[in-house]
Amino acid sequence: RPLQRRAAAVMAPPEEILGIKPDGKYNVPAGVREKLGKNLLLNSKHPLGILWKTVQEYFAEQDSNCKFFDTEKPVVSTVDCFDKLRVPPDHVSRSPSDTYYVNADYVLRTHTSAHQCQFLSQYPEITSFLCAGDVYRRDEIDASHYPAFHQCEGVRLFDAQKVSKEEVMEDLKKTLEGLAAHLFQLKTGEDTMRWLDEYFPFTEPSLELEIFYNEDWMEVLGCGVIHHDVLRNAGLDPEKVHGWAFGLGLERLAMVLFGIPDIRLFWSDDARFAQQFSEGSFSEKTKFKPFSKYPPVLKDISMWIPEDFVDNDLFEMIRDEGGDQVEKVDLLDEFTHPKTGRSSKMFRVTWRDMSRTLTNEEVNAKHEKVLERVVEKANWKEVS
Ligand code: FA5
Ligand code: MG
Repeated sequence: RPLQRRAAAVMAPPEEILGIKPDGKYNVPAGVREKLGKNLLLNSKHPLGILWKTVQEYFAEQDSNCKFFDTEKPVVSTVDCFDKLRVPPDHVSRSPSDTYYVNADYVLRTHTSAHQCQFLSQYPEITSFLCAGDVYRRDEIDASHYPAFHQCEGVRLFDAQKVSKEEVMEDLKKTLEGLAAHLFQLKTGEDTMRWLDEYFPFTEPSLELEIFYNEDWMEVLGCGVIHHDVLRNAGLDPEKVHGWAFGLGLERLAMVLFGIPDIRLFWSDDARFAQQFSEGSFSEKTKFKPFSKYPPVLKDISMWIPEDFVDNDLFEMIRDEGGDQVEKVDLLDEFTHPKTGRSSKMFRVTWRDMSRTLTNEEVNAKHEKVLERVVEKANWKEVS
């Protein structure tokens, strides 16, 4: 059974990931593991590196005490990633359907908030910092979602005796609107930006910011006033200090800034992408010139849904087989049988290569492998 052997090779855990030994909870596919250590943020000619440098410049100008971190390992403990941030033990965001586990106690960080308490307790004199890095999530697949992406965390503390919670919130909004204005030359309060109420267990109150891009609103960041329990978990006294925190998606901002239409391009080895950017791209207002789009090949998958099924399981198998040739997966149709109560779903997979035309034959071969794997993996028998 060559297929089974191949699947095993993909899923076999390595000896260790960044010093942490996998156990039975390991669920990192090879395609995601490959992204570890790419260090796109540290590449001063990559759109993400250019954006990260520009964000640092803005904050350095706002606040000369601001510290910058970008070399933390992306493998963190569940304590740092979730517990210290008040994410409940049974919350979906920390379940293996949403998070990549190295072992029962260590995950690929799902957000840069994993470093909030760490830096605040490691450097007691610190009053503001940014921390940027690669983060990992089992997520849907489309032009603005990818299982590996980058976030920038920002934290600023204030004297709780002198500055009210309302003033902290005001400073947060002003700072982030200022950042957006600096990046996009927007006037604040325009129709191109809007604030929405959000919920995060680690901030109270919480907000998110959306930016209007490509005819639609796109969420770019979450933020809020740091919860008192989180301050205590960082060894601080909420009677004395409080503050704000935000976490922004760097790809989303870079897409708007440089006119990059698809999040997969950030990982592209294609010289036609890389050559368009340089250290000066921010001041030169470089806009990405898409190289001609090659035609897509569409493949549908219909399946009866097993009880333990989550859509992310399917997305990951498709992504693992197709890599960056999978542009997106859409749910086309859902049907629940009126008598048996069983439900079926139809997904449409859009296959497209960024640098050549895919043939129907080669996509068929990969599509067949996806189907075999779906059937094999979970004993999902009725797949077509
Ligand atoms: C968080 O991750 C919070 N840690 C943010 C935060 C920090 C809130 C500090 C309060 C205080 P969220 O899951 O919404 O929140 O992600 C933040 C941003 O990451 C999103 O707004 C989006 O820009 C980006 N993002 C999320 N998922 C993806 C993805 N799959 N691909 C690309 N970008 C993503
Ligand atoms: Mg969000």
